[in-house]
Amino acid sequence: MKSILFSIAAAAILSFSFLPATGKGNITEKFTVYGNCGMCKARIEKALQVKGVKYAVWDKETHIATVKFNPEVVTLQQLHQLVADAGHDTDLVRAKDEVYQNLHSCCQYERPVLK
Ligand SMILES: [Cu+2]
Repeated sequence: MKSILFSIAAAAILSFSFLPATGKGNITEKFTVYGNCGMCKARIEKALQVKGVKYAVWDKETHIATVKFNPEVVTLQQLHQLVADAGHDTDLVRAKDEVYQNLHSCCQYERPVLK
């Protein structure tokens, strides 16, 4: 009997440890952000430093932004918008042409074709 109780307890502990480690309601999303260089990286990551975002990293090789955030504080759509407002197209939101044109010349990435 004792051993059965023990295995139930062990199973309970194990299943807890298999819960996704999201912290306090944080989720991690990845999406494409168009950009070129280290300046773009700094700009994109700075744009994503808002309330509700735990961390934001943009990879200049893959153009993938990885953002850990609390969806109850900020939505994924808002994150896309923040990046677009900074001049960088995402796979969801296109930056305004005038903002794009004001980017440093080395940052004027090749824009994705309009759908
Ligand atoms: Cu750049």
